[in-house]
Amino acid sequence: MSSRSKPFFSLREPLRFEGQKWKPSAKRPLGYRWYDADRKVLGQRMEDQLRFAVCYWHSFVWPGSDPFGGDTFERPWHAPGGDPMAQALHKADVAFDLFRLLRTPYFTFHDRDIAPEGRTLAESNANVRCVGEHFAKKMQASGVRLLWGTANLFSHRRYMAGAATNPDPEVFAYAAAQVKNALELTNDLSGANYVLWGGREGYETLLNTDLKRELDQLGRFMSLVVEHKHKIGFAGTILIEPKPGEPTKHQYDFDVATVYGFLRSYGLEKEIKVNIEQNHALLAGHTFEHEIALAQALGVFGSIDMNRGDELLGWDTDQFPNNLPQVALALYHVLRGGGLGTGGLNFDAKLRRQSIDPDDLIVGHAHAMDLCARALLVAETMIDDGELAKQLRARYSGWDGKLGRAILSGKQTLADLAARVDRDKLDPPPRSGRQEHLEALLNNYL
Ligand code: XUL
Ligand code: CO
Repeated sequence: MSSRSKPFFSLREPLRFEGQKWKPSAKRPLGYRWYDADRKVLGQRMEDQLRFAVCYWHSFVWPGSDPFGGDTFERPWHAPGGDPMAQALHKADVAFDLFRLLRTPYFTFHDRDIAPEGRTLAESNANVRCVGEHFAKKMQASGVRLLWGTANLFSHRRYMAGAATNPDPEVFAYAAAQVKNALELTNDLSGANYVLWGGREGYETLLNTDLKRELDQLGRFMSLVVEHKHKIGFAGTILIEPKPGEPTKHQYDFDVATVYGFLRSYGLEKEIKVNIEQNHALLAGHTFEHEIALAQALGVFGSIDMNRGDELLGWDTDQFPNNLPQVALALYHVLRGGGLGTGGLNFDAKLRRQSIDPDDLIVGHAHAMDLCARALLVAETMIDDGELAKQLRARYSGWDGKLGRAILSGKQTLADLAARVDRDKLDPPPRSGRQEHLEALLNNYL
């Protein structure tokens, strides 16, 4: 039998919600203990609240290599000497089989994940289109949707000094042509978003880098993408994915705050939002929920790349999430801010290099989905109970009073405030922040 005709996964039937009777089996998950797609959470189906997506790159493209060793996964569509387009279509069929088995409603991809690079850009674009048409049929038949598409502007050596921020405008033009194709395919597949991760938009040394020029180039690139989005009538959201380092030492899209400042400087803050990744937040020295809450406060929250970093390692380990309090707090902030909108929870997560069995892909995603579902229920309890929100409101209640409102409305000068302190002999007593009490409250919800 050829590798093409053999089913890749041993599981044949899609995972179902089994509830508390389900017990983790040593071999593979038999069902979901928490993920009940139709269960209503805060008025919406769990599936619609969580909007899970499987990413193409880690699950079907990365072969298990690391800086010290080669491929460990040996996927059949990577077999040496095979026809690259036939392998791409095989990979697509396996990918859609995984979406079916997991019942994930969305997927995500880079152009180079789905189709081989050709000899010219026209050939590469045609390859991407061809697999895109295969996707369209599979999406139609399965009901699986596209959370976002993106272009890989970082793997090929032409992009070693960046794409939009390259010192050579011809590389900028090449990247623009690649994004045009990926954005148009995303539009044709009714993608909910289009993502721009900085890739190699950053620098290694200022000795060879004109930082001001590069920022202006990046601003121009983003504006071109937004203009084209409107020209073709793409209804989705354009997202930038912040990351502080890796591959370059200093990435321009360092974190949410940096991206927001960048968007404001180029007049793009109403057009582009952010895709926040847990591991990237940690690398920037923030918590996951900090990045979410800040993006919401600034009006640019878009979507989430759900994964986890290792506390002991300073790089992007992209592990599947498994920390309940961390994910519950993140989802609490998502829900308090009004939910995911056009965004979703994209598992930008990869198996460990020794997890070489095909079914490990099912196990990794299924446990992550279950964990997120459980975290969503915790977040729901936190919101329904309302105690955290109540205590937060109480802490700031002075700002709803006469003095607070007068200050914020701009009616008070520095001199007015000084006179007020003098007149009323103000000497406000400090109040406890009650962090330990709030932490105990949080633990009670888990
Ligand atoms: C890189 C990363 C990317 C983006 C898409 O760290 O997260 O995979 O999510 O380009
Ligand atoms: Co990501």
